[in-house]
Amino acid sequence: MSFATISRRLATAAAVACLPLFTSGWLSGHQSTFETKGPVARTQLDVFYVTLWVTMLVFVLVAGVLAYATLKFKARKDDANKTMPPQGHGNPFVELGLIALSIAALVVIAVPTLRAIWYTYDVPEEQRANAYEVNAHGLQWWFKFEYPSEQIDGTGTLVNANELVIPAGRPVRVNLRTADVIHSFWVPKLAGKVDMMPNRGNHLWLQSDEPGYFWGQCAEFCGESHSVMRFRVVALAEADFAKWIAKQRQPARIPAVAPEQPKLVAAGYVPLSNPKRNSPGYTAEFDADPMGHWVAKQEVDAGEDVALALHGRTVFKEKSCITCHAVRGHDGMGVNGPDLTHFGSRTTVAAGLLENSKVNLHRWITQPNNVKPGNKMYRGVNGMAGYMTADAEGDMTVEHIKVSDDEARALVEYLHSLK
Ligand code: HEC
Ligand SMILES: [Cu+2]
Repeated sequence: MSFATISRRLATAAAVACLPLFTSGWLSGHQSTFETKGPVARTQLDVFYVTLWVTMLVFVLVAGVLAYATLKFKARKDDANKTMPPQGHGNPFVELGLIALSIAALVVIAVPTLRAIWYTYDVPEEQRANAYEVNAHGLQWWFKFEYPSEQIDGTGTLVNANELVIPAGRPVRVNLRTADVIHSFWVPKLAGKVDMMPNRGNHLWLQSDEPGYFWGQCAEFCGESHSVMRFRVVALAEADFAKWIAKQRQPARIPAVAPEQPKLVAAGYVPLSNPKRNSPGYTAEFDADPMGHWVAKQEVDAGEDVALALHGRTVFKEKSCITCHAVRGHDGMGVNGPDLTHFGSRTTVAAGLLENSKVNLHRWITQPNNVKPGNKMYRGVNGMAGYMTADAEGDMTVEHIKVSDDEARALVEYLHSLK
């Protein structure tokens, strides 16, 4: 097979191999940076494309010249005279031309890059008055979101976990903080990535063109569960956002005991007895319409078992969940875990890892370490005992919290009643 044939076949194979990239949806998906939904991500994508096209042009030119020279000047079998051809010593026009072209290529890349750096650094001056401000804290391995403009008498700043709800069509300034190691804040369709560094006040801004539901995650290796340290951004129309804030300001809901519900009834689901660690986190229906699911989650569940939920509130206290979790207005005031005051209205469990369904929540409460290896609810955090505590050798062997199936059902009903 001749060299030319091999080259041709290789080129064809490469082209065919790249085809699925553009047709199969590899470039789309929840965390695609190619489907931008806001001005910051769009600016970042533009820089990527400018760089891509310039470097592509350079590649095609260089590879073309190389291929041409290789084919044209290679030694041939029947060459009578196999001596070296005369060697050139450089042509000043070619050399100056190449230097000028390189500089031109760099300028073409540098100008939009610098403009993008300035633009994405902070909310543009003229929009600053309209910007909404939130604080995002990274913790191993979940996110805490604070709304500094929402102060609640007696408890301070409004907080939420793992779901950042923002007004759509408005710039949002996100102050980035960390409670432990370095994390990085990334919402591929809106903006990113900027590190959350200890003792350093970083920030970024983002804006969603329209109401929508977006996937985000930590983008800086931060320990064993880094890859499953995720979160969501939910952008709402201004009026819906105001409604959401008003509801979040309320203390935790207490379901009213209906007279026809006097005793505990087993909640209507079958827990997974021994789930695989990589069991699917959410259903195809959720995947197809996450925003619809989010909206549905804001309402009280049909068929809520009030008695079971109220019993769950007692279990939540007895099992010492309250030492790490705040449920504002109920007993929990802990700060080492996510705030659960309105947990029932969130779409995910364990920092964006699982859909917030009864089965998944049951699984998380009974076997957190199966879902998320090494998580701090299992291991304990800041001196608070978790499900396990360490023995004298430092091994995780001392069982501290054990939740039976029935207790878990009550906890699930309680947590889902927190709308
Ligand atoms: C030692 C502190 C601690 C204790 C005790 C504890 N948790 Fe947690 N909990 C955490 C931490 C930390 C997380 C975040 C884990 C992660 O996502 O990495 C968490 C996460 C959760 C979540 C998911 C929140 C979300 O938005 O993703 C729920 C629900 C929850 N805990 C319920 C409980 C219940 C019920 C109990 C009692 C049986 C309990 N926790 C006991 C620390 C604790
Ligand atoms: Cu992280």
